[in-house]
Amino acid sequence: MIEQASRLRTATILLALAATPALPDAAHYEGRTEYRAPRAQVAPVVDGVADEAVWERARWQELTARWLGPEYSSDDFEGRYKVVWTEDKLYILGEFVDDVLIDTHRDPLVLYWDDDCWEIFLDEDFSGGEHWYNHNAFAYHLSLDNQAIDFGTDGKPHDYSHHVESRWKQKGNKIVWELAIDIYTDAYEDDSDNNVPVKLSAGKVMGLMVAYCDNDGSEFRENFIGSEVVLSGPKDRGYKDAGLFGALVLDE
Ligand SMILES: [Ca+2]
Ligand SMILES: [Ca+2]
Ligand SMILES: [Ca+2]
Ligand SMILES: [Ca+2]
Repeated sequence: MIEQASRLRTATILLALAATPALPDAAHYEGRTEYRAPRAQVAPVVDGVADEAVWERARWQELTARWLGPEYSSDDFEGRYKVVWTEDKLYILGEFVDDVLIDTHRDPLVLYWDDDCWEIFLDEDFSGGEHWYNHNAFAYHLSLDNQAIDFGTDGKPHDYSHHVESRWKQKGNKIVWELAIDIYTDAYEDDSDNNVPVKLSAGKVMGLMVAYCDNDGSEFRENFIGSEVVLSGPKDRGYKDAGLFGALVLDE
């Protein structure tokens, strides 16, 4: 009986989670995606090989919103991602087609968005709002040499590579890229040793948007392609407007 009651309670809680839509919400633009990420009992190994069973349980979300640049072919760029989580970290798998991989600016803090780079926009409390020179949200720019860069509260680019473990490998004509990300609140302080990542739990809702800057040899990036449509205003403003982010719901 106790076991049955417990099962019933679990079912009720799961139903309650499923029945609570994160969207729509006044702090976000209409038409945001909702992504439900399954919990990983065993953390994926961040090695650019997506052979962990938990990835099979997560669904692909496509990058199809063309924010900058002309139309492109499927040989030039294609991208999609999946998300899973543990109590300690968020894990994101990216799969990309990109015909030319390029990292022209060797200094990781200079014009990094004009090199090929994978962008992960994260808003820990799904607050939406402005986040350019603050940590209301993070916009990690993952370079081909696996560094994670974003603006700090001093208005300058900072290296946040200690927040993100990043590895990618080529497989056929694709890049398979895995990330493990520590999640910080808006209380994060640059250059402090006292920042502690938050513990994640089922039912938590975060803001998430994913994008790729594709350059194949031009002075500036040729395309900027994201996971969320931008209906009005500058389309590349995810680096400062967390209202564009979709809802990431942590499922059991
Ligand atoms: Ca792996
Ligand atoms: Ca390309
Ligand atoms: Ca926030
Ligand atoms: Ca490229």
